[in-house]
Amino acid sequence: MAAARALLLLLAALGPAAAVWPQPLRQLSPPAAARCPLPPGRFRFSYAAGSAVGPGCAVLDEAFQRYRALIFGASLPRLLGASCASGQCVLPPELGKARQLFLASSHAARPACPGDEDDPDFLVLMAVLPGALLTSSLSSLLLQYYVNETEIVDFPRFPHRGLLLDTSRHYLPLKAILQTLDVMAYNKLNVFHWHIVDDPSFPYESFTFPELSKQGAFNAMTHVYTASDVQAVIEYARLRGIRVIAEFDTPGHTLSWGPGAPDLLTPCYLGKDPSGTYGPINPILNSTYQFVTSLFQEVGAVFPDYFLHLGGDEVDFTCWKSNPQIRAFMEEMGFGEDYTKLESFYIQRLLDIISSLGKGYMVWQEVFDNGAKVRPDTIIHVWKNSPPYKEEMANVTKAGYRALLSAPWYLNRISYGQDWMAAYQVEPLDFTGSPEQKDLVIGGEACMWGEYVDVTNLAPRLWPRAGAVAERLWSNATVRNLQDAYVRLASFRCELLRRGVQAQPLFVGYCDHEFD
Ligand code: CP6
Repeated sequence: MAAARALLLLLAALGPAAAVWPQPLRQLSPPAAARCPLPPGRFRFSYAAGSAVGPGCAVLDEAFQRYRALIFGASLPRLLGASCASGQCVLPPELGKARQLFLASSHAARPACPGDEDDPDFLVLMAVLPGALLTSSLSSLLLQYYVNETEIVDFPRFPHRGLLLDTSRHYLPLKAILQTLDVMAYNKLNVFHWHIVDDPSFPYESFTFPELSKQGAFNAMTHVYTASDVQAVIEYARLRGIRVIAEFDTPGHTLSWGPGAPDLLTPCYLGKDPSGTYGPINPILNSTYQFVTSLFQEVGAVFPDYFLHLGGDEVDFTCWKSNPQIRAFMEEMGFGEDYTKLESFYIQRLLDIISSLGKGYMVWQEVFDNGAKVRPDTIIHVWKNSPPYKEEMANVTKAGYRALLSAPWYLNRISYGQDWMAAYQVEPLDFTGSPEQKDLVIGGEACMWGEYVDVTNLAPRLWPRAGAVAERLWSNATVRNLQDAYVRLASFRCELLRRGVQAQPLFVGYCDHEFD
């Protein structure tokens, strides 16, 4: 832990105060910080002798390549006057030996500017890296190809810093998901919550139940995530220090499952006869539990993260109430008229199935509210404001469960004005409870529900607004000055434009690269 805490950088800063987003734990520039030119052709990353990892560590090797491109742009060889043929580039000889940017594990050697030193060929960047994501601090400081002597010590406040994307209301092409993962990494968000299926469509291509997407996707050829798409997302995320948690929301929010899974959904009745419409998953049939066992067996193997998100939100009881078999079952079980008991009966069995698969689970808050017995390591995802979310955070943690906050971070909701500020001003631990309770808050997630969002407006609606949530979850609780955040976030947003992300403006102004 101690080793992972220190990220010491001697590095680049543009202008007077380097704006880093999200703000690091500590960022110090000596009063007379050396300002060193950084010629792109003489820049390179390398591992130090004492580093815990070395060449061959794909997460860092590939991060170095990406951040080099981000820092200097993709046209580096052209910039340097290199001659390139068949992918091999030769630099003009006058560029000389490359200076090295060092990742080292101690703070022993503190270099001045290259050229001022005895050994002019080394520029030293010292770091003990918990993950490649931290190199993003570096790139935000290197924009002007100058290096200001700066020391950064950094560590996240909360371990779970998530973003939910909904690919059921609108299909999001693979490219849009991958670009979102890029921008998540820039923001040090580390969990991609993939709300992959829901009522409107089932784009996940299952090899156990191929009919689910054949019948349930908007278009079974073009609007599906194949096994290779899913692997691509998982690997792309892994290389950026991001976990992928898939959500298969049941027993509600499953209408798109119906056509490809006969007898899974509850037939609704109008009087004595089936009306032809369907409700939540039918909780009274054994075949239902056989089906979910097989599906989650597959899903649990495809998604390597220990956690699955099982949903459990917004179960509408109207259809269950209309169905005579369900009513008979309610009576048999002694549930009376309390359909939350039936819901909990289903969830309870599902949770046992997931446990038997060796997986952990997250659930939306209703599962807790309805009193289902969940395992002690369950994560309760707080999304509603009834009761007020602070009360819910207190209740969940008082019961000893880990809590994840989303209620104040619905980025799909928009309004006129600077709504990032409300997201930014949230304090996740501002609820009544003991220190032990506060320790159970593992973080939060920004949510981008998809009813009104597809590939055309995803990026501008997400960025830089999700960055406000990212800083709240990464930086210290004391980092909450709106004026200061505005300046850094506006500058970070310009950097996103430079990197080709269509991030929307915070307010009046301009960016240097807004037309590129
Ligand atoms: N879909 C699912 C949704 C929502 C939820 N679950 C939702 C509810 C209210 C708002 C936005 C989204 N669209 N499956 C709630 C967790 Cl405002």
